[in-house]
Amino acid sequence: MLTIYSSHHSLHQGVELKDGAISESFEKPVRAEAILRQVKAAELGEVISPTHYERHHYVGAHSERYVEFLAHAWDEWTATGRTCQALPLVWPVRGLPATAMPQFIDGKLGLFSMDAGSPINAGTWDAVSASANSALTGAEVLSKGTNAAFALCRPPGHHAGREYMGGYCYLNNAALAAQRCVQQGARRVAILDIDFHHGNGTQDIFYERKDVLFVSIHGDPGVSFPYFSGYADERGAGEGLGSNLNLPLPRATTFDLYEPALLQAGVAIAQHGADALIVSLGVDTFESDAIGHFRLSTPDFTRIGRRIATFGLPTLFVMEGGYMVDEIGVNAVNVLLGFEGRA
Ligand code: SP5
Ligand code: ZN
Repeated sequence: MLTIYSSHHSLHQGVELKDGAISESFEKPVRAEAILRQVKAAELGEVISPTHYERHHYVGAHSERYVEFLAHAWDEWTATGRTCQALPLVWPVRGLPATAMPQFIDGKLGLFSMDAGSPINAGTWDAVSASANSALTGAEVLSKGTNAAFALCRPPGHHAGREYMGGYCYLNNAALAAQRCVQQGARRVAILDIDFHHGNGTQDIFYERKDVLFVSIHGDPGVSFPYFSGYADERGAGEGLGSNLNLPLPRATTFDLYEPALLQAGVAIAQHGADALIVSLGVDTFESDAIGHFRLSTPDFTRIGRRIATFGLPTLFVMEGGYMVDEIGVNAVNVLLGFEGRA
């Protein structure tokens, strides 16, 4: 399987508000480096760099003003005399309608975010655009008739909505890939999100569309981030009604409970009549993950890959979360080897 990877990800190293203090983010460069090392150790296949895409390619899945905000946020932040990382600190919650876009960067950071989990620093845009380009390149490869590819994206993307960042995410890599598949002629696309956290951003982007099915298996949002979406009654709206399927599972879920949800996802993907499948591949479902609460084992990830292969679709895997650096490589690559029937 072809892997698409850019070393530019390491230009982004974020901070995180945790337990009342600011510390190094769980979402850090060694994650992607560990996965790349395992891709090579397992001889998964060739590793290529992403094609360069101008940023208008990000518009559609995202609004133009959001993409422009991301591209210029660091410059606007430093123009105010600050050299520390930029974090949002105020949000337009219910009762504070965002009728006009603030001119000042601090207001824009709040308008265009869902939480304080996506800090911006000097290298963020380079890393974010390289990550998005890796997913777009993967979609291109798929559209040319390749059966499977792996976009080793970092930063991740599935929490990023049409007009907001959050949860370590900025541009929604999986959504951009799905959008690209449609542009390249796929009639119907399915996105299967197996990160521990609900892919609220992907759901947001496609909620009113019927050509892109979104299916997510994740920790019950009643007790897990992102708390405000991922419930089973979110089924899509308008034309998209019925094209969104959330399969929340309880804390401490093991493979015996996970497998039926994966089968149900497969049924929905088959019914959708998808021409291509994008998998938002998070391995923060691992039993000892630092922030996820499922209990999947390393061999379970191979089983997941084998199951996804039975869906019989051209498939692009897009890397999302997973926070145990020692196991992230083997867990992610096990899904890919399982898919290929090599494990
Ligand atoms: C892509 C992705 O996996 N994003 C996840 C963002 C989660 N952000 C909130 C993390 C809350 C962590 N809570 C710590 C619990 C420690 N036991
Ligand atoms: Zn996650």
